[in-house]
Amino acid sequence: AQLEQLKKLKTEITRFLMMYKFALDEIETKVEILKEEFQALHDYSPIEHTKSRLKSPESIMKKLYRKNINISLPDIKENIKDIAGLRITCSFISDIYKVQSMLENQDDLTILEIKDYIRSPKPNGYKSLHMLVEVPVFMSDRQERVCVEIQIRTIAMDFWASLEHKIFYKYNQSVPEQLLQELKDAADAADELDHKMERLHTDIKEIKESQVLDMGDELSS
Ligand code: 0O2
Repeated sequence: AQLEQLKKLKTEITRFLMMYKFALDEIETKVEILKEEFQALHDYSPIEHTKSRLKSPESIMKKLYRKNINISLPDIKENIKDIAGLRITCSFISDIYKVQSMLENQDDLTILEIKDYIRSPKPNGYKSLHMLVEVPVFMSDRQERVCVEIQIRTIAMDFWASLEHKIFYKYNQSVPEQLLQELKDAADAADELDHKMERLHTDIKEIKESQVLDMGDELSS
């Protein structure tokens, strides 16, 4: 009887994790469609690249322990919202909000929460736009709404966050004060670069538009 119970539990856990993988597959397809469509119509895409990840069982267990959550599948589903994660990297800050609104316009997605760490960065300098969305997943015998965390950031924000993440773990989460200050300075430098790139991007767009207008004038005269 115990073996039967263990087998049943294994099936339940496998189905549970698969559900997150399917949700992630769906969101990835949605984002890929947006990327290709935008590229085809505008000869440019606000999405540079995407990366998805499923939280490892070990990391889920750590979070359960840290947040004092019961080890049961319904409790995990209710409390751990980033089992499925998609990171979208954009070239420019304005692209981040374009992608946000394109996702908000998708009827089958429910937006549960938006955390804008760009307008309100974390004290360490972390910037990103986090969206918690729910997507319907259709399986052979049931339908479930599954949560996916989408992080949208620029290339510069991503560069900073990956280094900070490495340093944070290297120092076992207690980073020396001096290094924290340097990381904050690096975050400010990344932010300055993002704004400079955005200005250049706008200038280039304006030049292109005025060239098109000039060509129109020439053709009509
Ligand atoms: P990993 O390894 O990327 O999965 P919670 O998720 O409940 O612990 P909260 O405040 O609800 O906490 O989540 P929040 O602020 O939305 O951030 C969750 C994720 O954002 C993190 O996941 C990181 O990926 C990223 N993040 C948030 N703050 C920082 C930061 O200061 N530096 C870096 N590099 N990344 C950050 P995990 O599970 O912590 O890590």
